[in-house]
Amino acid sequence: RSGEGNVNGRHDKEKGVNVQVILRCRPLSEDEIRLHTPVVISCNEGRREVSAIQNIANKQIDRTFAFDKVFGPTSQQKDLYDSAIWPIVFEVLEGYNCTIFAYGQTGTGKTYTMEGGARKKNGEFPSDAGVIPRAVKQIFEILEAQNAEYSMKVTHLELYNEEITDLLAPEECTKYVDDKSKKPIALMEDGKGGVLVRGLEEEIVSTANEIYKILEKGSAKRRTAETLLNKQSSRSHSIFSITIHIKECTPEGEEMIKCGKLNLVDLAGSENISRSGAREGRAREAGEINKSLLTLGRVINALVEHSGHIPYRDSKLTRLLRDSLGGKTKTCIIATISPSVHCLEETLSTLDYAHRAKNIKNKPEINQK
Ligand code: ADP
Ligand code: ZZD
Repeated sequence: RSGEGNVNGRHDKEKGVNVQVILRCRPLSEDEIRLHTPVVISCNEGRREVSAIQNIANKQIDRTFAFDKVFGPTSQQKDLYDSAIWPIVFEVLEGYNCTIFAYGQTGTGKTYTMEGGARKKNGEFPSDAGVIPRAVKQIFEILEAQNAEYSMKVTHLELYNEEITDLLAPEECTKYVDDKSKKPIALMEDGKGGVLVRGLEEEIVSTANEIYKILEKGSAKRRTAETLLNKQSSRSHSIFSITIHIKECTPEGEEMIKCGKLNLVDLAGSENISRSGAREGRAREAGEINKSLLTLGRVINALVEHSGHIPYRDSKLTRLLRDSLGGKTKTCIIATISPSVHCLEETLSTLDYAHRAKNIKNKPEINQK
């Protein structure tokens, strides 16, 4: 495996590797089944294709899109994780930076895919746990199996209306409590092409359970902020990051430090963001903007069209995730869709968007000292 990694490593550096795009279609909900909602999406997991069936003026038009992986309505959390995410998290432990995004219309399963079902009172690992808790579990299982010497820290932030909330900061420091006591959080260039979030709380962790507790606190804080500020959670982005330093000895007895970082990103709902990256329809009239999501679309367009200027600096999200979009991070996008006829327009827009994102190339590098 490591030999293969080396060959690929050299290859990756020269040519770049494409962003990996996974498509997941959720099942119809009980209500949709009761209402006999027509299904217009068919998934062919083996061929890695998704088709949307449209009836226009009595003519049936099928549009088919190919992805790196396709997970249909009956796919289980474990299936998606073991086949698509496990290898990515493994690479984090080899010293890569990796980012996993969930993109899609509200109600299509972004949070289900990233977080999944709630923690159980009896401490058992939920069978419907999503990517985040599974990644945490995998990381500790591998580190323990390797008997590795490591240190780990996590950060957790929410971005809403271009404002960052530190989900790890102590309660009294958070802006919704008292504006005067709010902790200043600023994005600053780190001089190496990256960006630092100054003032962001980092928590050192050494067990999976500690991370689960942190996630629990973060969830609670998000919910409080939502209620107090009348936020719509579908319009916020959350970024949970795990950084791991692993001490290793070469066969020659030299000490080496590998450092990997995993970013897990649940994006705001993509509704009303058109292919061209413009605000559309009622959202535009209502003046609802999601600057970060719009800019993400524009950055993707600029990258795949190789236009000279990439507008990373136009939003906080794209500044934070700059290295994941055309940089040295390995990136995977999970695009989520609904099978229902009522979502068809948004679904086609998501399929287009996700399909285009496949053309982004990154140049992953191992972090080693
Ligand atoms: P989003 O985060 O995109 O707004 P949610 O994750 O909240 O969407 O999902 C909407 C609803 O659909 C939830 O009730 C969720 O449990 C359910 N759901 C989403 N994806 C799946 C899936 N793949 N299998 C079963 N239920 C799902
Ligand atoms: N989607 C669930 C949270 C909810 O909305 O309640 S599942 C996982 C990732 C990020 C944030 C939360 C979780 C989640 C959880 C459940 C219950 C309380 C806090 C956090 C979770 C699920 C399994 C293991 C660990 C954390």
